[in-house]
Order: sequence, then C-alpha cells, then structure tokens
Amino acid sequence: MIKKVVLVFTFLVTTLILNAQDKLIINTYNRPTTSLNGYWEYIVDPYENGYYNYRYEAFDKQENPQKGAFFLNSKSESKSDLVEYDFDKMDSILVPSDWNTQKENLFYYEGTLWYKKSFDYKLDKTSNRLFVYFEASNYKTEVYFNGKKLGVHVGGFTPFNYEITSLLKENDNFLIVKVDNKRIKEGVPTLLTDWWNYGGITRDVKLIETSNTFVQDYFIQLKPKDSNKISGYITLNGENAPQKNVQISIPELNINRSFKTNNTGKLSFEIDAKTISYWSMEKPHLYDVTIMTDLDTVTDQIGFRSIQTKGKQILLNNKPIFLKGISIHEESPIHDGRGWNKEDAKQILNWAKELGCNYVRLAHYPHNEHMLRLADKMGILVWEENPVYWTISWENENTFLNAKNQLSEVIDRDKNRASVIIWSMANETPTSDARNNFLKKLASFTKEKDPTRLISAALEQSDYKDDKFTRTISDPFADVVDILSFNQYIGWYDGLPEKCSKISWNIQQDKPVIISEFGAGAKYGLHGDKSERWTEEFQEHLYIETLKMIDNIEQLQGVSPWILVDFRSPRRILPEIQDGWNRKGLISEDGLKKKAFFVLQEYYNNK
Ligand code: GCB
Repeated sequence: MIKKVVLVFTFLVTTLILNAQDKLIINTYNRPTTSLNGYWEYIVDPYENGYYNYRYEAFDKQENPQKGAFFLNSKSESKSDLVEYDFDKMDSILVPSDWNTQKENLFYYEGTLWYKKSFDYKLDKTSNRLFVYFEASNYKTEVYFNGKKLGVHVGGFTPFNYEITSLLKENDNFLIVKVDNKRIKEGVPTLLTDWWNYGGITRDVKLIETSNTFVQDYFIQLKPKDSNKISGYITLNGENAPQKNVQISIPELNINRSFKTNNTGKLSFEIDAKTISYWSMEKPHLYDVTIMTDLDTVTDQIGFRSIQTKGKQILLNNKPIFLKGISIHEESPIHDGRGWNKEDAKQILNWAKELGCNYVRLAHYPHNEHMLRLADKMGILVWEENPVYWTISWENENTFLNAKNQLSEVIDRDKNRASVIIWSMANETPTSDARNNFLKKLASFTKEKDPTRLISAALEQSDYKDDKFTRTISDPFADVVDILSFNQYIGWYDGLPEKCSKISWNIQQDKPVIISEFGAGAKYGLHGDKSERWTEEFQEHLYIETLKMIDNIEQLQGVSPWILVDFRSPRRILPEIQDGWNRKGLISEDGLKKKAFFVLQEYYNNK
C-alpha cells in the first residue's frame, strides 16, 4: 500500500515538473540551432481518440499509458497485437504552415491534429544541453518526446521551449505534438474573431544546443529617463549560473564591462554610454551587443532609443513624431495562409514603406519575429498587440492568466527590439467592471515587466452626451493608457462617408491620440460611383473624407487604417465580393493596389 502511494506521489510530482513551462530562451535567431522544419507525419483526430480512452480519461494522465496513446508512437509487436494507428503510414504535412491552406479537406477544420517528427542527434551531455523551441503553434499544444510529456502551451502566437537533454538518444528520437485549434469561450482570443483560425504549427521549430550553463535571457535598453545610460539585466541558466562573471561588450561604443550574477544566476547592470547614435526612423542604427561567459557567447543587434509621451505628444529621442501607420494581419503575401518567414515579412514591410509609413500596427496578436527584426533594420516603429479581442471571459481567472502569459511571452521575445514602442493590451473590448479590472491588471503587469515602453489598447469612441455628431472617449481604461487609441468606422458601419464632415471631436484627455482603425471594404477592380459600396471609388472617397475629419482632432499623433491587405475571415461571405475575405485592404490578396492606397500615400507624403 505504502509503495503504491509513494509511486503515485512520484508520478504526480514528475508529471507536474514535466508540465512546467521552461523559461523562454531568447534571441534564437543568433544561436546555433538545428531546424526541424520540413515534412512531418500527421493524424487528423477530431474525436481526440489518441488522447482519451473510451472512458474519456486522458492517456497522458495514466501511470502506464495504454497503447492507444498517440504520443507513444506505438507499433504492433506481433501479428496479433492490436494497435489502431501508425504514424509511419500517414500522409505528411509541412512545418511550419497552417494546415488549412495545405490540405483541401482541412480548410475549415478546427480540432486536433497530431504531428510526428523523427530525428537523430549527437549531443555531448557532459557539457551541453538540448532544447526544442516552437516559435508558435495555434492554439493549444501538447508536446511529447520519446513517449514522455514535456508540457502544454496555450496561445497561438508566442514562442515556447522545453529541455530534452535527459530524454535524448543518439538515434530515432520522436517528437510528437498534439495541436488543437478549437475555439473556446474562455480562450484568448475567444469564440468570435474577424480573422481565420489557422491551425497547426505555424512557425519554425528548432533544436537549440547550449552549454550546461548558458545565457538564457537579457534586457538591454536605454535607461528610462536617462539617455546616457544603458541598463537592464541578464539571466543565466544552469548549475553554474550563480556567482558567475558575465561580460557585456558593445565594441562600437568601446564598452566592455564585466558583472557578476547573484545567487539565482541573474544580474542587473547600468553602463554609461555618452556617444550613442540613437536608433531612429531615419537612421535605424543597430549595435552588435555581445554577452559572454567562459561557457557561452550570444550576440544580438540592438538599437537604443527613448520613447515617451508629454501631454499630447509622442517623443522619440525627445522629438515629437507623428505615426504614419497601417494595420496588418499576419497573412502571407507570397504563399497562401499564415505568414511566417522572412520573405513574407519583407514584402509586407516594403509595402508599408511604399505607402509612406513609419509605423505599423501588428494586429491582433503577436506576429512572427522576422517582422520585428526587419522593422528594427528598416526603421519602422511597431505596435504589438495581445489577442484580447472583443468579448473575452472577463470574470474567469484562468482567462486572465492566459492573457497575461501570452503578453509576457511576447514581451520576453521582443523586449530588445528598438522598433517596438507600444504594447497594446486589447482590441474593442466592451467596458464593464470586470473588463476594466482585467485590463488594468494587464497594464500594471506590463509596466512592471517593461518600464521602457508605452501602453495602449484599441478602444471605441462614443457620442458626447446626447449629441450624435460629437464624439468622445468615455472608456475608463483611457485613464490607464499612455496613448489614447480608438477604432472608428464613421462612413462604413456608421452612416456614409459624407457623415465625416459633420462630426466634431470632444476628447478631453491630455494624451496623444491614435486612430487605430478606420476603413471601408472594396473589391479590387470593381469600379463605379463613389456612392456605390464595395467599389474602389467608395473606399477612396471614405479615405478622403476620414482623413479630413481626423485632422480636426487636436491631439492626433498617429493613425493606422484598417488594413494593408485583404485577409481571410469566415465572417465575410458575400458572394462575388467577399467570398471569405475581409475586403478592407488597400491591397488585394493578389498584391494589387486599390485606389485608396494612393490617397493614404499622398496624405503621408504631405505629413
Ligand atoms: C474592427 C476590428 C477588426 C475588424 C474590422 C472590420 O473594428 O478591430 O478586427 O476586422 O473592424 O473589418 O470590421
């Protein structure tokens, strides 16, 4: 009996430890890695047959999982043996990529898909360690390695990793990943969105080899309110992490300093740096920054700039700026479906530049890291957004923890990117005590985690008192944000474009204002009178009228119209016009520019 209790206890503790998320390794783009991209075998499993037995008990909670568990990669051992699946006989699918646009029969699929990848790997375990890193996988991901569960990750747009050193063999390792993209009410995002719920392992998967003790994480930025200092922290991971010497060098600034970690392997630092060439839109200077211990060296390309607000101004390096922006979804302009690679990022950001933008709003969730690294190089400022969209389960504590975790992961990943100036908490969320509380908690968490950036959220506008033609922002969250942003669709959902000229603004907050969205749908190549909805002329007209209208907002410091490119949405079904696409793009899904593109381009050229 005692033996049994001990066994169960050991099992529970091991399960808990194995399910814990390993801390994120940052800057994987500059570390030695082995890509696991390519073809993986897969099983479509709408009933989650490979996860639950017929009593609906999860196999991975069993002490000795039954053969039917897909993560075991079971094979029949004799002619009479019963095993009702076989990964090796299955079709394969590309990783990364969404499954919807790869396989016709998975276009509308929302549910579980199992992936399997086998590989050999030689690791000197006396000196080195190995991690498996996922850049993103939508939405709930359970990861198993050589038959053991590594953990579960929730959220479709942020990276996560697990250590696999102890389970690794030289040959025939198998990584099995269960990805479930079912929409759920308490999820982040929740059931309803206006974008396609692309499922699958949508970004790179790689193995990261590190030394036993390695540089896991660092935050290296200008010190807030003191542009003559670089400050931040470095965290080492490993048994030798405490009391270790770490060198930070920035050769171009003649910086080469040594610091010692504390007993938890972390150090905080501050370095004088008087001759910095500050990162700006005109000169996006990036410095090579190297962090070194006797065991590990990591280099990153980091820009130094300050960002703050003063009354109604946004100051970049203490100079007022106007954010000439555009909103973007993460869909590929080159291949079909979710975007994920450098070429996708290049095309999108080149279009934004051509439009005259110095700023992009990456809606409505964190985009892939290529976007941020490229924005850093191209001198484009960025708004990053948490997928807290429309009507989240505000009262649910797990929903809050989930939202906080996703935000935390994107901050971890991108906190060294000079381009990122705004963390957006949410989009178009309805006010209530529970929601206000939820967002306030997210905001104070963010401020604490990253004191170097601004906070915002895409809010909504409303009538001022009973006057239907005067608009204001009455959302209590306006008191919390650094930048007051709101979406508005006067002329599209709210009257016709002519209405714009009748609107006046009464915004009382002394804060910079950004119009985070406005727009109108138009089918590329459809022409007609400007009063005819869906024509390019209607959209063009709305842009002309809206831009005149928003220029009357005294505090206006930026705008990011909706949206650069048409994008897929199952809500948009009007035949011959939408056919499954939200048509508010300035560019069609085939890359063709609509008339409104040139209206905005001219506005930005004259700004
Ligand atoms: C919005 C949402 C965005 C939608 C857009 C639209 O306000 O923020 O996600 O796609 O309107 O097209 O209606």
